[in-house]
Amino acid sequence: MLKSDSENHKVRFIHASDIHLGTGQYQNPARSDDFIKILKGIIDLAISKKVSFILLGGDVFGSLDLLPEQLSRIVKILKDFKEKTQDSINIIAIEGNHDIRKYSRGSRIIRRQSWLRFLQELDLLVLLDVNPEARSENLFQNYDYQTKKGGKIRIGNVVIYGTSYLGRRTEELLPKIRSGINQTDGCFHILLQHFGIKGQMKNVPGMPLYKVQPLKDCIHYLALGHYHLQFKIGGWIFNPGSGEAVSSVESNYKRGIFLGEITEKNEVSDNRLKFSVDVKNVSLKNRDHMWVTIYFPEVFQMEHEIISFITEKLTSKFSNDNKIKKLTQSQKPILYLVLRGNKPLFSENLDVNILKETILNQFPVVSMRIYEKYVENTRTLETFIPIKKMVKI
Ligand SMILES: [Mn+2]
Repeated sequence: MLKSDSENHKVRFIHASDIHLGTGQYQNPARSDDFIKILKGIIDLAISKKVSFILLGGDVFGSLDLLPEQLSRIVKILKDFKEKTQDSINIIAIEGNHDIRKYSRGSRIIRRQSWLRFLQELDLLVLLDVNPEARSENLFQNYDYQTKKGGKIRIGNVVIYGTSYLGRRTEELLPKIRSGINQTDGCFHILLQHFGIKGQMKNVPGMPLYKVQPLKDCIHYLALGHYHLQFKIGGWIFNPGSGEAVSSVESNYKRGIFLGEITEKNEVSDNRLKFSVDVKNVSLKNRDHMWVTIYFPEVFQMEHEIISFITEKLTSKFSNDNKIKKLTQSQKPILYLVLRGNKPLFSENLDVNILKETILNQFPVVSMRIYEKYVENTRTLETFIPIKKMVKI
């Protein structure tokens, strides 16, 4: 059922990607909850904004390894959503490279599988995929709820096409994808893909824009996933970025989800002019990341000297910040501690775990990482962390 505003023909949808469910589940349950909360946030927003469908651009799961408790919670969220909305809001997903990883716990997996397929088996989402060997006119089959197969689905006057991550074959298959798209149905066309556009992220491989450009005449909205950094190109290419920061490098990335609103003008016959899409970025509640740099003014000789120096510095930092003092578990930041200045005598033997344990026990911090960047190698970190984000104490 399409829930559109019949008077002005508006259809709303959510485009999210790279939720990476399951991340952090072995080391830190509080942190792994963050990723599930993102899924819940998307679901809640879909209900409150009365969208017609949700697009997930791949890497819904971070890997094939998933603990039962995590899976139960994910299934419960999706089941409750389905019940609450009387199955009126489709979740339409594709598999990203992380969803179809070839290794689990160090062993190679022979048969391709994914948690998304499992959720599809439970009728909790629609997973779009194609057989890349099919002829272009047969490439996108209508999604069949019985066989749970198909590469496109029509919701009102919107047709969503999608394939799972195509990896190295993407470039070769783009022309085939283009000719597989029906250009005469008078519908708004969305294509779900899991790849990045070259140049949007420094030193990360991606598809050159000119290879993607030919799709513009048949695709109104190219819904991407893969790069964890948000970008939009030319009013028709959209990548929301990851739901949460998956690594420390990503802590400064612009990310979120897109809330799209398609307007269909009835009196216009030209397919490109008939539709317009307004896309807003919605930020989700992300875990805070706190970068703290501590300078060692002298060459420490003993481990306990280091620990007491650091805890003293952190104590003044935390007690000066009234906000930090009263944090609940879900509000506690991830601490990135950068150690600079004079390299301690025994730094090779510094037991980082003891230091971490001490800090995690004493301060309202959910997890932490330590970067030892003493005088001789101070440059590398600054290349990805803007100086203003660094708190000097
Ligand atoms: Mn990803």
